[in-house]
Amino acid sequence: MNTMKKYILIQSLVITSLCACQKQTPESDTTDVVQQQPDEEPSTPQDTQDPQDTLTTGAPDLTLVANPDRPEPLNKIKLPSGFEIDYYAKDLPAARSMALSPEGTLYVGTRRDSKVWALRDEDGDNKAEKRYMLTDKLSTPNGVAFKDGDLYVAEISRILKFTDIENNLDNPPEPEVIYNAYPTESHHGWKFIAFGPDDALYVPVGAPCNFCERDNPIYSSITRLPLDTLKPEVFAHGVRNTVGFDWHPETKELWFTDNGRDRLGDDIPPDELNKVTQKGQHFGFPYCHGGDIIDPELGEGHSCDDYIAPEQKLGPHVAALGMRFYTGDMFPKEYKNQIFIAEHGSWNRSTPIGYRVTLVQNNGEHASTYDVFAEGWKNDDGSRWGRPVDVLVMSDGALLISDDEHGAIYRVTHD
Ligand SMILES: [Ca+2]
Ligand SMILES: [Ca+2]
Repeated sequence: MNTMKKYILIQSLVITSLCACQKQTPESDTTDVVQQQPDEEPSTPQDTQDPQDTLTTGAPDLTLVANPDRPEPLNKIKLPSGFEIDYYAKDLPAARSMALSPEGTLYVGTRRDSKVWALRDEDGDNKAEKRYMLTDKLSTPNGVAFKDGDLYVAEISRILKFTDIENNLDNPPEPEVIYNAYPTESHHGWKFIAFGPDDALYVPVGAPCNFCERDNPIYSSITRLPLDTLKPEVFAHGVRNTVGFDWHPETKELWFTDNGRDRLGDDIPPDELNKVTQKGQHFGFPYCHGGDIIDPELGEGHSCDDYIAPEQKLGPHVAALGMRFYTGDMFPKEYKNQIFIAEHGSWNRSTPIGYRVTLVQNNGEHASTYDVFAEGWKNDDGSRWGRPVDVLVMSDGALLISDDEHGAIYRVTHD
């Protein structure tokens, strides 16, 4: 049994006795009104050793500790020894995806709020005291990306550009619509976007359903939108709902999270961390989940052998969203080029899971381990006070984490 599975089982056992099934804001399904079937008894772990004993023994040391000296509620967050967490910005409702300009301006999208923010730390105290609301008129402006002085924002069906935003934060221009023909379904329609090493904008199109087939190949994909042609092409197929991706700093290959389907029970399928090695690869949805689970409704006649399996299976229903490679120099060297994942947390699992930041170690070619790096946004009774959405590495090597439940951006540092 891998370390994370053991960890999850133990966590389940501890929390199941305390927690009644709680209805939470859906991440992976906004329109699905059918509740998940009641779950079977959680399986019994093989042993009851402390979860921390099961964490990887290799570097880095991921024994997590809380710091009671921090103010509420940051004192609840557990991190590896030597790390600290503080607010970079607070009272920032619904903070979702983040993008950083070379000048240090942090752009933040929202999902429910119609707003896009720009934050600046002018006085260098590592807190963004200046904030600019660039707009409050967009529909689900979850995705933000920055290039050559311009800010790009993704709504559900449109990509907009705020030209020369960096010089106009005080008086932002009306955004220009540069593309308006992505599908309009709101189900899994909110977008994470980012520019690739090829300077094209990568734009996902989620499945407009929990599970379904669609004839139009643009659904359940990651598209590539070159700024010169503005003609999207499908880059990866069979992707249910990715809300975070990044390119390996050395191989330049695209890695992405994907949220598994619902209503197959508490413990399957896993969320996924995937790697694209070739344009046009198919990652399984809706026929095969997690690399080895044939869909009971749509999988007949399909084989998981025909699809790309995840590099790393993540926890079931954790809602893995933002992910980035750690490219900074502040954290210990063992963290270089390793992957941080923001897990927003389950919305329909009988025992809530997620609400944390995890670390996937990899050698550029393959992932090797999956461990918790930061947790504590979930209370002991299964309720939560915060939900991580995105992660981002600052130029000084600090790691930012956005939280759309607590309305904050945290800054994690290492001394
Ligand atoms: Ca400041
Ligand atoms: Ca898959």
